Amino acid sequence: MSKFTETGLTFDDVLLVPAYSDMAPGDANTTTRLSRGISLSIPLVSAAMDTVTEARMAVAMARQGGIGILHRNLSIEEQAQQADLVKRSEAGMVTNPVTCSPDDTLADVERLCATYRISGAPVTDDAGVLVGIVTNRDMRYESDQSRTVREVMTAMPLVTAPVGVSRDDAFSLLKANKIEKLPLVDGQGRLRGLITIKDFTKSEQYPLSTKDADGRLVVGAAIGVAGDAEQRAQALLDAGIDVIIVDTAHGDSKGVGDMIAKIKANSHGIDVIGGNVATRAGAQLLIDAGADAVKVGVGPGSICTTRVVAGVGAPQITAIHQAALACGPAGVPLIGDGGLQYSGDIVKAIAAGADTVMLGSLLAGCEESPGDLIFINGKQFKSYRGMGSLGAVRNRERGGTSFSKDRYGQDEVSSEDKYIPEGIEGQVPYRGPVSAVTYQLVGGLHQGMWYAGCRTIPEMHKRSQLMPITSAGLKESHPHDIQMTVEAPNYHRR
Ligand code: RVP
Repeated sequence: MSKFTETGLTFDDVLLVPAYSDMAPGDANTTTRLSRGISLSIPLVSAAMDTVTEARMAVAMARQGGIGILHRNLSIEEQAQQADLVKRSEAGMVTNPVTCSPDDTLADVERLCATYRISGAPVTDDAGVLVGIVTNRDMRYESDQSRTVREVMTAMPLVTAPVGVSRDDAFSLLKANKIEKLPLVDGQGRLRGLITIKDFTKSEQYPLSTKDADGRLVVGAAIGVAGDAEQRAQALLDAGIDVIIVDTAHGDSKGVGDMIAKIKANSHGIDVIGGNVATRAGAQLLIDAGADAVKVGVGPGSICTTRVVAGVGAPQITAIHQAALACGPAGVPLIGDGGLQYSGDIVKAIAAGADTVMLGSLLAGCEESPGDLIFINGKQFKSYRGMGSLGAVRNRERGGTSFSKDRYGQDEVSSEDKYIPEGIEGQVPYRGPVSAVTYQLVGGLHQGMWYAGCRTIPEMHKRSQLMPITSAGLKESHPHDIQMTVEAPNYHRR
């Protein structure tokens, strides 16, 4: 083995070579695979970071046709609850609806509705028999919050349908009776499900949504390798998670391979993804362990200092290309994780062999990311930090017990000054709703596929070519010799 490998290239080092095209940008089909079992309409994944993905971001990403991965800087219960929130947010049919009891107070119901962002709930007795429904309509004019549900609910008989009712029949019942919620009951009158009108309108509003077989939005979550990782995985599976990512900074390791194999053995067919790696051998290790997708990226993240602190990593385009040499023949999808700043970087990552990309900084400024807006000199920002930063590892205020430091292979330490951070904390400009951001990103991808003459992502893998460029080429690529006066929605200066 020679001491030096080939030169590593990253996004700014390459451009796609324009190629003959017999299509329009709109003809590009961005359908792709996140993992062996999950397909997405757009190749975008929101990062498992505490300033990027909790339930709200995951819902927004799935509605756009991508997916969100819930971060793990939360207690097991909190992370499982986030998964539950996504799974209940929108559904063809809720099989296990949120209910209340006739003895609950209106204050209890109010809290329930706020937590699950719902407008009311079926009321069941101790045996699970439907006795009524309480909705906004029943509560709106009630000023005494200590009154019980029994006093204000709309009691049986209600319009209900049997389990297994077709979507069309359910819609007809909702429409004919001018109601918003249709409880499904079995022969004994027990509540077995709920269909709401909101779910029909949402399907129309978000036709690309990533959904499971029951019509619920799809969501993933990160786990680690240390301590409670298996327990965490079990709680997430119980909450209905669709994919688990064994999320570490060094996936080319025994611990990650073993954990993937263990979780896969108990996941009942749920996909398990492993990462991160940056070489062909690393990708092969995860494939051999049974991973349903491989996540690639050691050090490209905008908030990451791994390459500086540890002196290790691989520029991301080369890392993706190398890992794809193992993933491609094995039929295992590849996620290019980190380092993307522009929509063109998505095109480059896909050309290099990625099936999807994971985004941190590009999404951290969205309305749906956790955290409040920060105002500085009249401009709006949101905070964004590495999961290996001091701030993320110190994050105990939300009751977290599993800290992200095992992501970086480090044990519990007695004090903060004994921790070796591999990330920093900062802020990114506020960018508005996820829908607007992904619209520009996916729009850029369509343009790129048009220039490359490729209609599909597999065609991009096969046919597109990347040309290494010089720093003069990069300078020429960006706007130059002009003072920018108006910001474009898809271009910012670094
Ligand atoms: P970016 O999109 O460039 O902001 O990168 C996001 C990625 O950076 C994450 O998905 C993760 O792989 C990586 N990351 C997260 N925290 C840290 C760190 O503290 N070093 N790195």
